[in-house]
Amino acid sequence: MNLMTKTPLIISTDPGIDDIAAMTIALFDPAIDVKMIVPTWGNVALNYTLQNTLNLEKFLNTKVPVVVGANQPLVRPAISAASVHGETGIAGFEFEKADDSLVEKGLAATKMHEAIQASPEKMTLMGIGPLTDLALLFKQYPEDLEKIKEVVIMGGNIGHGNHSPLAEYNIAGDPEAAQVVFQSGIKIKVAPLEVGNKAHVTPEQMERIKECGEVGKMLHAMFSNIHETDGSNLIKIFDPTAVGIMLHPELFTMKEANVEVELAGKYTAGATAMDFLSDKPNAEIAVDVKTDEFADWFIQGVKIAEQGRK
Ligand SMILES: [Ca+2]
Repeated sequence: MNLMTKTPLIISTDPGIDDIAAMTIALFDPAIDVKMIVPTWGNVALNYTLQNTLNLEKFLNTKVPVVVGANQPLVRPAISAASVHGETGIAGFEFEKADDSLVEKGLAATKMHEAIQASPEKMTLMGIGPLTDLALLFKQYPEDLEKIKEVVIMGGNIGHGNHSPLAEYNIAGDPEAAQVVFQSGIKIKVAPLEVGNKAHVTPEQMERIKECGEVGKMLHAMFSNIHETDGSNLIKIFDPTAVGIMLHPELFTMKEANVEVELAGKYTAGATAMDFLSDKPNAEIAVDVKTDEFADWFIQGVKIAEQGRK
C-alpha cells in the first residue's frame, strides 16, 4: 500500500457562508493537509471574517493556525456582500464564540512564505475571496513561486458577472491583486462563476446534508438563509468548487485560457477577459461540471467532516 502524501494547502478566505462550506470539506479531506488559514476582508469586513474562521475551527475542533490577512484591497475602496451573507457574513447560524488562541502573529505574506519554505512538498494555495494576500505574497517573496504547486481560485466569470454586468465579486473586490496572481506564471486553476452557478445542490440534497449530523445542520442552516436574487430554489455553493477542481478535476471540463483582469474600465473594472483561443494560456478554467457527481462528492465531504470532528 502506498502511503498517500497529503497535499499541503494554505487557504485564503473571506467567510462567508460558502467559504465555511469549502473550509469544512478541505479541513477533513484525507488528501489535504491544511497548513494555514488566512482570513481576509471580502464578503464582510476583516473583523468578522477572522472571527468566523476561529468560530468554525472551534466548532469543528480543528487546530489549524490562523493568520490575519488583508484589511483592504491594494488600491480600491472595499466593496461588501453583506446583503447576501448577512451583516456578520454567516447569517443563519450562531456559532459559539472562539477565542484567538489559534491566531499566529505576523504579516500574512511573511507567515505564508515561512510555511511555503518549510514545506518539503510544494504548497497549494486556495483563493476563495479577494486575492489581496496572494498578490502581496508574490510581490514580497517571488522566490516562493517555484515552491508553489498551483493556485486554485473560485472567481472570475466567462459571461455575466455577479458584482457588475461583467465582473465577478472575488475578482472585482481587488482587481489589481487578481492581475498580479494571473500574471505570476504559476499554474492556476479557476472555478468561475458559471461553474459555481451550475455546481448547485437541490433542496432534497440539502436535506441529506442536514441529516449528516451537526456539521450538516450547520451548513443547512446557513445555506437556507442565503438570499439569492434569481428566485431559484437550487442552492449554489460556489467556494467548494475550488476544492473540487483541486482534488477532482475529472468532475469538471477544464479548458486553457489566457486571463487578464480589466483594471481601467469604467463599467468593466474587475472583469476577467478569458481568451480560450490564446496561444499563451496562463490558467485552466472549469467551463462545465458534472452537477450530480459534484453534489454527491460534497455530501460525502460533509459526512467525512462529521466523522472527523468527533
Ligand atoms: Ca469566499
